[in-house]
Amino acid sequence: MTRLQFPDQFVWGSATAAFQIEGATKEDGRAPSIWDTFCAEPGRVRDGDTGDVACDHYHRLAEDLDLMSELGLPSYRFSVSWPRVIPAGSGAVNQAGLDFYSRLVDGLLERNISPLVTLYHWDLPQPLQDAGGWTSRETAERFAEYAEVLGRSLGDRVPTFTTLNEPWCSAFLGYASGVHAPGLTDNALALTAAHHLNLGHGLAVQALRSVVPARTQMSITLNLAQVYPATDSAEDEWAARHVDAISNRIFLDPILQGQYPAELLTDTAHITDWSFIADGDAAAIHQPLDLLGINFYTPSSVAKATEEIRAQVTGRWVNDPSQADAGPSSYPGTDLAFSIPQPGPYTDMGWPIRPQAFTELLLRVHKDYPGVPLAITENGCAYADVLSADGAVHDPERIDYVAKHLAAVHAAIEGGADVRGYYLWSLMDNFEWAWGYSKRFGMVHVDYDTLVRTPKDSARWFSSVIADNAVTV
Ligand code: PNW
Repeated sequence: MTRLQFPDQFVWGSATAAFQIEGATKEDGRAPSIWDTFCAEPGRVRDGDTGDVACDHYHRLAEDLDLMSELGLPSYRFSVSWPRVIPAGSGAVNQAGLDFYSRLVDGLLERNISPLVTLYHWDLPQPLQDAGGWTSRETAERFAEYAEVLGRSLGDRVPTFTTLNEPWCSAFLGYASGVHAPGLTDNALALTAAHHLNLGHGLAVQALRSVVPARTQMSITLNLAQVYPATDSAEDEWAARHVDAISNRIFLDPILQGQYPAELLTDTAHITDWSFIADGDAAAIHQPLDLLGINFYTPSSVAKATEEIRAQVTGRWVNDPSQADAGPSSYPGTDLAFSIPQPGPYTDMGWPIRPQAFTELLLRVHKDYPGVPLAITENGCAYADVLSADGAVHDPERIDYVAKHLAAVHAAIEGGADVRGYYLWSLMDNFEWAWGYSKRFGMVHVDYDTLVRTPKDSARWFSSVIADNAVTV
């Protein structure tokens, strides 16, 4: 057994998102988001699950704050529901919505828990989708207005704001593979959305800066893909570079370095001419950042889309071993590469467990984008956890997964990566998007009939990791 000690100022926490836990979707002036609409469309979400009740966090705020306190969390990452705060997406502010987040922030501070606030975790107000969603430039401008409202209301008490959570998912799962809201399948639209998400980030940082104290930290959270070629052929090496450009550098380069990679523009020229980029956008997107949030779950394996492999195309991105015999599927956003099923072991999502890839990803970001401190804003795993007769939830697989990934973060820090914190996804079981409530990512079990919360063994274990500022593997 090896005890791995983390740096003194390392920040530990856990993360959630508004739509996944709050419920109360029709209360106190909240209006529908694209996820409410998506849930109502038959066949989109497993078992027809919706966010209407979720974990009922909206009504159980005090209980959940006490739970975080009991677990000894030094920090909590949550997201604000845009349609709760500005129900129409622009214009009138709903004070009741703002008050909820104000109470949440105060409740955290009273318990010495530092808030990390994400402005957008996918619940776009439906009226903005009706006007084009992220394919429309105006959505980026509306996002900046919303950011300013939150900056004015919470900026005195929130040390760090994150603009977007995983814009890759918003753009490519929402507009290319269609497995997330709004459920569209058009690569050109996805690339347009990616640009407007980048622009929204840049405009939001500027809007926040104009109203929050100078000490406030600005960040964005990206789910970076650690991409490996399926074979060592030149074709697959090319595919890995292409997928890296279309899923990582499409965000990292403009945000941290001020321009899109040339190969991204040329390799997608048959999909779009990128004419949605306006003069001044590059400068607007390239805002100084204090922290880069990274979410990591599993790496990707890709192959070049040759005629041979095309013959086996399912047309849909599959990363689920039970569907592996469906063959490779197109990588979201491109027709030039395919996602290739990988060997196990897998979590309950069917995602391969590869902690080494996490270390490699962090070291790559450190090398290619030096100077920006990093935080792991999500990492975790789903397992089919059950309440056992003794009243506990035994989840040794989660402890094993998280311990190995913490060791991977530790190795990256030893290798020079400036990683400042780690947020476990998730505080509690919740609405896992297209999978509904069928996938449990929580360190706290939620009984969806009674809404009773039961800390799993992993929660007790994570508390001790936090208390020791160390993990033993
Ligand atoms: C992230 N993919 O979503 C989100 O930030 C969370 O809200 C979510 O619950 C968590 O990871 C677990 O899924 C992702 O298919 C969803 O590559 C899908 C993918 C990546 C991230």
